Amino acid sequence: MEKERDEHGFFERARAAADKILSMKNPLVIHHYDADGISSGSIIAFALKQKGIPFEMQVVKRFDEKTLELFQGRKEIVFSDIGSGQMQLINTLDAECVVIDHHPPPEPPKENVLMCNPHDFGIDGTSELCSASTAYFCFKHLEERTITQLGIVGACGDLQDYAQSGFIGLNRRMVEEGAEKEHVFINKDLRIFGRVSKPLVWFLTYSTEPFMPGLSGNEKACAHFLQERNVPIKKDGEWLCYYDLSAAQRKKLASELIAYGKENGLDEEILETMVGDVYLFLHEPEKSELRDALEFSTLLNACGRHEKAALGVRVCLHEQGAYEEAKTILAEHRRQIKAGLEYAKKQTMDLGVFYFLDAREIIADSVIGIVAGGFFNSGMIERNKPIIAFSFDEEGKTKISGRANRILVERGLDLGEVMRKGGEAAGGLGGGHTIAAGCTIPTTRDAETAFLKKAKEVIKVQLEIKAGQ
Ligand SMILES: [Mn+2]
Repeated sequence: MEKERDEHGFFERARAAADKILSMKNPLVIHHYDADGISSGSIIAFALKQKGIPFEMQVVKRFDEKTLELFQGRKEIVFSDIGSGQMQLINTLDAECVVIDHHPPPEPPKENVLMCNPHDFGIDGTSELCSASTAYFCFKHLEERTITQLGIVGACGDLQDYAQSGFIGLNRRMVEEGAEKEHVFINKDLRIFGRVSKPLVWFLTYSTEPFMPGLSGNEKACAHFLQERNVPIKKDGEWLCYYDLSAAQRKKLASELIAYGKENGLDEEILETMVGDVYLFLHEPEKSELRDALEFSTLLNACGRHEKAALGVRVCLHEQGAYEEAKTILAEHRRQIKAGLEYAKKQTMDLGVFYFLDAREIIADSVIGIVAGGFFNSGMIERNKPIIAFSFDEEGKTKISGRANRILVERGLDLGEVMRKGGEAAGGLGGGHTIAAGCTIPTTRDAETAFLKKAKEVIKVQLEIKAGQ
């Protein structure tokens, strides 16, 4: 990154963005559909609501020329977690715009567009700030607990704490400021989903990140695992959750699980991130997902993936009935992942340079990436090549997800390139990160064959060039 780090400049820009938003009369708030997009959009909505400013909200999955139709006749637009990558489109608008985003912008904004983006200040937008934590810095002067909470939830949703077992940089500053004001409680603990809301047996059974070989998806094995280690699962007829255990019991269980993971072939990189900082909101009801930042973000993620982003926003704003409704979406999301993993176990093929899972008509595109990643890390296959999975999207096109691990990336694998080139060869469009990427192609034999052939070719070159050096 060529820009020099300028935190002060970032804070000033953040405040200017907030001031501009709160001076608007009736803005349209556009936000992305993932947990970060929902959280950051909700921070903006919360601030507008608090000031009594009327506004409308709209979720956007993909931003292209067609999206511009949404903005017709709008005088004020706020973009959140989306837009900086499409600055060339936003620059065609006459409306007063604010963009809060952490993706690198291809071109600078025009004078009617105010952008608050960590990249412009030499701050890393993949590990140090997401859109929700950027929005936190915009609106933190309002001194509201909800703003801190949503900033942290969004950053967890974007997995910004994953590579290093806790937040760093300005994300870290956000949680520390929050802890000081008692908006959040920071604890070192096991980072498996379901710490507060799931009975212990299901907590283990539904652990897909990481996927514990022999335990995930197997209720009996999990109950047995806990009993063997003298972990109580019931008290006075009530199921116990992880947080019902004493600190000593939790510590013991965490180390037993890590030892088990090690014995069963989990990568060192996954084991390392199993314990780390977790963020708790003690003002939320006990045993509710809202009490734990990771669980809260998973709830939002499920809403977004199942076309219920607006419900996610209502959860963030603590609107009545929203949480209960979101829980049913989450249950369905988990059911789909579990069924998907079962299918992957039976149907994944080894095509030499990659694993291949054709799950069209079986696994929804909303969970195909999670299933591919979960199965890849399950310990049931050797992680010496990436996995590529097919599903159908809502238009019947073939949506492709690729997943790998850090070791393969270090050897030269770049799934973003695989998807870009494979997509091109098949008359589709693809891209993404080195470790996780995706692509959409037409559902025809020819396109399918062209994609698989190209993917094979590219992966071969990537992994061989480095190996030969
Ligand atoms: Mn984001």
